[in-house]
Amino acid sequence: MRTAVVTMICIMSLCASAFADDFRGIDINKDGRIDLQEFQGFVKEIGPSKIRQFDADADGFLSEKEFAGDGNFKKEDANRDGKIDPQEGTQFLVAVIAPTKFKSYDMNRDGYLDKNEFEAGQMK
Ligand SMILES: [Ca+2]
Ligand SMILES: [Ca+2]
Ligand SMILES: [Ca+2]
Repeated sequence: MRTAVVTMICIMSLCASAFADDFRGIDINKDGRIDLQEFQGFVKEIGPSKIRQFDADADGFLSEKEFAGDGNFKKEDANRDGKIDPQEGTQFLVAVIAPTKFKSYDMNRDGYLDKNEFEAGQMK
């Protein structure tokens, strides 16, 4: 499990850097900070394009091999058809990866990301 999570986190930070200017877009309620729910909304939005990056043979699904081939694959494969579709992958990103990432961004542990924390997080 650890391998896949780390892989996904790496890929997410690479891509998320393109969204560094998007702080305001993520801050839905415009209070100047991003809470976990807003962050998960953001991850949900970019999820499908993340999944496509793993999809080496571009068939629209992730095989176990494309997914780094570790034990987490079965958990993510909700309908157990042996492949991960973008919806399953995105669910995993939102439920598992997003909270982990959010915590690592939230330097002062107040449960919100301010703009500095968000931008610093992109650099990690
Ligand atoms: Ca907010
Ligand atoms: Ca599946
Ligand atoms: Ca914070």
